[in-house]
Amino acid sequence: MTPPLRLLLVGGFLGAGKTTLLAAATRRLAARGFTVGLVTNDQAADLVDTALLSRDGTPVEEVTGSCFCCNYDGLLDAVRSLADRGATAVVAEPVGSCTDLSATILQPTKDRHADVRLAPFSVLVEPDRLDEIENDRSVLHVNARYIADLQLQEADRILLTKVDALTPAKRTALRDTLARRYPKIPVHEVSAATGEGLEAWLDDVLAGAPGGARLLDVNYDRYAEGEAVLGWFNASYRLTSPDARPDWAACSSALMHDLQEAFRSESAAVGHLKLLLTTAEGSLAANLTSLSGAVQLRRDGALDARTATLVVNARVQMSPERLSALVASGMARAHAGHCEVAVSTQHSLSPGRPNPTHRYDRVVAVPTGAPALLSA
Ligand SMILES: Nc1nc2c(ncn2[C@@H]2O[C@H](COP(=O)(O)OP(=O)(O)O)[C@@H](O)[C@H]2O)c(=O)[nH]1
Ligand SMILES: [Mg+2]
Repeated sequence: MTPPLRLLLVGGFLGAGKTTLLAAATRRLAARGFTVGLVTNDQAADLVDTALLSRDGTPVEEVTGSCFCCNYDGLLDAVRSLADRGATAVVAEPVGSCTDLSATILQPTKDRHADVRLAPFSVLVEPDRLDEIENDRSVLHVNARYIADLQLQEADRILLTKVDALTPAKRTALRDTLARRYPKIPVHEVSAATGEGLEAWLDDVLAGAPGGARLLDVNYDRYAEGEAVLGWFNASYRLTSPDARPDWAACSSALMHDLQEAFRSESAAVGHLKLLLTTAEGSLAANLTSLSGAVQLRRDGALDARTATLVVNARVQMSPERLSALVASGMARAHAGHCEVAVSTQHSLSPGRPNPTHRYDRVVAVPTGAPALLSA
């Protein structure tokens, strides 16, 4: 008998570490004998995440234009397409501002797709974000914080991420915070950077009961406002330099720091700011996940080429028009005198009110005694 397809949903707020965890989980699931497919999700096309995850040849499907909950069929089509291409485990990353996934994705999947074995729903929480919210230092809008809280309330497992960057004292304090706020939900402490906790997490979710043990009472007005306060900007550019060996890393770093400064001067909370610069032989990824955090840059391979493509994704607490204007002026300053910039695609928006395809008001029980499902 063909074992059912494994489906693992990895949620959590913008910048929590979902995509990095997907990449790490892909390698570890492959080592356990699974053929892995990935699904990314965004309100608009041109995702840095998709480009990053596709780099090592893993099949990635992108569901764009709305969150999974408002395009359930898009998610299922993506999962089916990956299964048709041989995937035995699919890991899917919903948009970081999305919640109520238990009612809108997990219950319908259990109810309608007996051939899919749903893992417990893992929701990631970023240490600094949790710390800021807990200690009232977050500049996130109150309803964006409401979303971040609901995401954790509906989790089957909470993953405290990036623990490699924590002192032991901070780690203990955050563990206590999670135990107090979400007392019934098991917590894993993980680092996708060092691998800490990842095998234990996979052991747990591959053996665990299907996801969606609890349902939320969600105020959709608050949810809609929490999403709408975030401006969304995705763009791709073609860069051409007159120099044989342009310093692409310096330009990208300048752009990231310029934008961080601009967001700081407006006290605008940063969900995330990401860029991916790609040349024929290498790439440079840059990330910023909070106003006060450090810009992370990661270079792979050689960047010595006169042309490059650049993808920029930003989710920042300001109007999409203001965000577009700030990125445009940042791009001009960072590249002036270095290269010509041609815009290939550009989308900016603030997410519309969520209107889920399905919304269950009951927890769907999956019959026990189903066929032996535990092997790949
Ligand atoms: N120190 C550290 N940084 C991490 C880890 N996982 C992710 N990050 C960083 O967090 C930022 C956001 O990660 P990403 O996976 O894109 O988050 P997403 O928005 O939730 O998908 C990036 O700069 C990552 O390099 C980790 O385990 N340790
Ligand atoms: Mg991501």
